Amino acid sequence: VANFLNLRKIFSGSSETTKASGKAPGIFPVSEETAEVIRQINKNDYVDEEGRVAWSSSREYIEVKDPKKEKGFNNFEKTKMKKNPMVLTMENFREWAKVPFAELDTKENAEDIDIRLKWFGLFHRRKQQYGKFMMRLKLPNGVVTSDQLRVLAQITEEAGEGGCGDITTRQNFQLRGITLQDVPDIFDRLEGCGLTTIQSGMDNVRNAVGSPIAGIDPLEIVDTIPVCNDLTEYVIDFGKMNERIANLPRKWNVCVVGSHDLYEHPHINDLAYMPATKNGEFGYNLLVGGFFSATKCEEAIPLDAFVPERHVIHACDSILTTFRDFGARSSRQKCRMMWLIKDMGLENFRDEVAKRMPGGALQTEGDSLVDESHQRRDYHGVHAQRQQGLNYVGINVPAGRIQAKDMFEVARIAEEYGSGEVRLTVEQNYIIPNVPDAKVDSLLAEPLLTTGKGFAAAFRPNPGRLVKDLVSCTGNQFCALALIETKATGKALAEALEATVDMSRDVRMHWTGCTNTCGQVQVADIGFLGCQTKNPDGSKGNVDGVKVFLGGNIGHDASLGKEVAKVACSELLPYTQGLLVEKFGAKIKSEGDITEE
Ligand code: SRM
Ligand code: SF4
Repeated sequence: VANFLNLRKIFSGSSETTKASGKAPGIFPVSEETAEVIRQINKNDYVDEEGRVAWSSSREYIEVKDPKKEKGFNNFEKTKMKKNPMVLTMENFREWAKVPFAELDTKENAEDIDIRLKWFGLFHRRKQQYGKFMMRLKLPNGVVTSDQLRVLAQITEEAGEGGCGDITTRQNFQLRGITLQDVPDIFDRLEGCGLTTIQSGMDNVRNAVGSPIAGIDPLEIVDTIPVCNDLTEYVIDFGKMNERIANLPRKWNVCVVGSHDLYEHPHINDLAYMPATKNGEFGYNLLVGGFFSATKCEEAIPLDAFVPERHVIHACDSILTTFRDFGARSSRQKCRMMWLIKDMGLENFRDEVAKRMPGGALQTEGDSLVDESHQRRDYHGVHAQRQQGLNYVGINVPAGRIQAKDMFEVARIAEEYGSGEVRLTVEQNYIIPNVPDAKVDSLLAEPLLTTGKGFAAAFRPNPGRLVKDLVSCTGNQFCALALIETKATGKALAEALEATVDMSRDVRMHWTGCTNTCGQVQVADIGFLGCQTKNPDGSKGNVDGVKVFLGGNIGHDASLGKEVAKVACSELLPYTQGLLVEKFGAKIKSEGDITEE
């Protein structure tokens, strides 16, 4: 850390909005004014005492490495030092596409294939789907159009066996079954429809999360879509890949809160923008440091900082570059930003961020615009929009799994009944906005939304109380880190419970296949974290099981759940029935009431 305390800024951060003409570049819609702010910010950098750009500004990282420091670096840092992922180009991808995968997959290329490609959103599923990749998008605020959805559906369909899609816990899409052979063509098609995958994995800024009902919510505080677009264009530098922040010490999550419901989970993001005012000006209070990991989970804490709207990107950049320049790169388990905040002390961290802001200062916290007494609204079903005569319809996708055929259908439905837009949610569901009153009934009668006949699953606007917010990470079907299968098991349990138990309230059940907790078990009413456990029949050997978490909460009473038990999967139905009765006011149905589907 000491080496970097002397870093000085070579350009001033005084990139207040400047007017310029012409269409703004980039992938997502941003104004020309914002584009200019982004250009100015991305020109800024820090240099060390000898005038070199800091090593963590990735291209230079290799040149300025300090052999003494390198010793303490974790293996991922060493891999990054050996070769900057950003030297890979479309040319490489085109060359690779011509070579059979088994030939390409040499020891020499293994780090490119398994690690560096993640900078381009490509995750090799070496163990589960050898030679095939999961492709993660960047989808600011979870907004996708019918046209884009059709391109994604087509790609998924062409992937053939093992091809499918998932809505993720960051309001995003992942597609599976992608081969390197198809990558150049896929990237061209994504670019053609205004989508990108870059900087979506490894030590990068992850998908910017916002309110899923932004711009249509009658109770909205602020429309988060433009803010998430601005932040994303800054992060990816108009689709070119932003070298300044593509070599962070670890992943980094950001969200912008737009409603009183806190749909965005601000407490579990590294940076959360909370709408506020100060001296009559609109802006955001900042929460920092929320994260989950295998060894530690922390809720975000207030930075005691207010940034006016025009400095949203400056604040993101100031925090990110502080993390980049000072964050630990040793034990991989201690590199998230909260570790740095604790290491530096919140006050020193804040001072360093302030120095990097325009004018070298941060204002103290403003007056929050978020009503803490507000009860979170359920977005499933039909809801009147702010715009008279229009509605948004929240629809459940069990555990977020979506097949090509279903994607085509969602695209058609959104176009036929709405405005051709779809919003994804962090509960792995989706919302169709802009449905006129007159079209609501026929939308609700669509087979995909009722019986699901002809599709992989029914996507219902009125799901049962347990299926509606069922969240599940990928699990061992595709993730090598998983200890158990999650999506199918989670769905089967929720359905079995709904058939046997009467619920008077919704219960949010989250599943995650390992301690990384991508399925966020700590914020669930009931969390199931995959593990191996003793065989309940007493015989030797372990069986698939879960650690059960209780006490998690979201919204204004956010709290992290704690582990209360370890249960074999085979015992989960009676165990969870008991929990629902004891803790959530459920009643076991009598024999005659038990339903079957
Ligand atoms: Fe995650 C690693 C899937 C959200 C914490 N996560 C992985 C990998 C990439 C591991 C791997 O290479 O196989 C998983 C890919 C599996 C696959 O084939 O899909 C994976 N994470 C996911 C997704 C798809 C789960 C889902 O089903 O929705 C989510 C993708 C979000 C996105 O669109 O970007 C996903 N991951 C999360 C979240 C939730 C969130 O962001 O709110 C967390 C916890 C919150 C956090 O990060 O603070 C999370 N994932 C991790 C971690 C632990 C991070 C840490 O600091 O230790 C890892 C492992 C790592 O990074 O070392 C990980
Ligand atoms: Fe894979 Fe573990 Fe994340 Fe599930 S929680 S997707 S098993 S890394």
